[in-house]
Amino acid sequence: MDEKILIIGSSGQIGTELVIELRKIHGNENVIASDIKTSSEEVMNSGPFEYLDVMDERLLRDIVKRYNISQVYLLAALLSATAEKNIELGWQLNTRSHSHVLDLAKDGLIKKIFWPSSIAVFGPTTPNNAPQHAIMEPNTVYGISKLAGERWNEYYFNKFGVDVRSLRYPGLLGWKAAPGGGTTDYAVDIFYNAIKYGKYTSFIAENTQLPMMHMFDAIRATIQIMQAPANQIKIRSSYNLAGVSFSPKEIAAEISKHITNFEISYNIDYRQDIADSWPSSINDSNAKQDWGWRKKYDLENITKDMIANLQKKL
Ligand code: AKB
Repeated sequence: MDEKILIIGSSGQIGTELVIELRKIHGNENVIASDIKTSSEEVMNSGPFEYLDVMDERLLRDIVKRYNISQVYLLAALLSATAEKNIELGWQLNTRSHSHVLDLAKDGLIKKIFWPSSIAVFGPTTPNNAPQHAIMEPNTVYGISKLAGERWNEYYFNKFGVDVRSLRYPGLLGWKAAPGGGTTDYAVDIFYNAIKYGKYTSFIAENTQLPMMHMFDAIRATIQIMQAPANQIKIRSSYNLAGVSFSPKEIAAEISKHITNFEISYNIDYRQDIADSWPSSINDSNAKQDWGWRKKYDLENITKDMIANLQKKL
């Protein structure tokens, strides 16, 4: 029997692309998209969609039973910048939704979970090229909620045998859907503004390097870790995942190779403090070793791909 998959948060930056890729693999009818707002036309027109507020545990259980769901990808979350502005909602949404989904597996209703973590689990005391097992003292609501979630993943795996798999995503760059509420969002905004106006004002300082990744690689990693045999998943909290690290100045220089006279200026805001608390690069050797992870996109390819596709889209 093929899997029946529920994607919670199908209208977001990752969900928009992940639903389509999973539908290609498992069949349109077997991948149920869900969110509190409608998803992209491509998602809405290619398979089932359910309205779901993940805080509504009864409705979640009802959907899981109705479709006989075997796997859940929980993508709904408040990201780093938005959660700082709405502490209570950030904490509630990020932690309760996770417990609801872990409990579905504990109660035997589903077999496998994907839950994304983030580089935000690291903090100012984490060394650069952050090791898998590092000092982790996050100082943002989002980072604290993700670190708590990682501990719950491992706990539910050890205590109840829940097959939960997780990646610490860096900032993600894709052209299909814009991100919302993150600190790394500047690296997507910059492309929209470069194409539309030939200039961009960055809220992150010119030399601040952050770990980033092309959405294509992030989706590949997500599907790869979910398809890996269970005995290859040796880390049940969450795996470090690395793509490329760059600063606003470096990405602007790369964009200038395609858009002549592109100009970047800076107007730093509260998100700089968040960026400063994160490591500038990540060591993902455990993911490489355990389940064969390899990234494909570097800054040059990301830039080419983003510009080519956004020029068509816009
Ligand atoms: C954010 O900036 O909050 C996210 C993340 C790094 O998890 N993109």
